[in-house]
Amino acid sequence: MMLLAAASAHAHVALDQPEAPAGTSYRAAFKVGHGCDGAATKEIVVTLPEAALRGAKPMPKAGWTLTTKRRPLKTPHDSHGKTVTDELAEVRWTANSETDHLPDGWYDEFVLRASLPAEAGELWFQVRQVCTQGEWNWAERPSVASPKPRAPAVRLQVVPARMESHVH
Ligand SMILES: [Cu+2]
Repeated sequence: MMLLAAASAHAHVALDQPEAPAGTSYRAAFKVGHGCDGAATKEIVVTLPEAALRGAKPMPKAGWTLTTKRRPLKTPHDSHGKTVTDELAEVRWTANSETDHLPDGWYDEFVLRASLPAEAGELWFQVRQVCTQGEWNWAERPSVASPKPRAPAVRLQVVPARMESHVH
């Protein structure tokens, strides 16, 4: 009973807005509500879903060094008359020094923005949280066998765009 209460109060890494309409510009704010068994967080690495988002850009963060990795697109697309052949694959925020670490008892957000796909569906982000001791790899997708994984990946539900002209 006590264990269950503790588990449900436990805030994993999650999105501030876990649901957003298809085809819109989306601000993904990853909420980090705790460290690793009491240890402070010193790095957050977000892996973006493949070929799902467009024009993704990370937001820099004071006290943290931002680095990114890109990957080639299997199907290039057009944006503002230019052919886009690669996309943002990974964003890494690394604390510059010990005083910039995020203590276990504090809360912070790590942000990126992107355009969502035109189709509704689920998107999954993997988040690696590196602490001064230990780490979390938020990467597991719920399944029938494991509906509540210990370290779930971060889910974004893209819902159908509202079509005003079709509202009766
Ligand atoms: Cu948690």
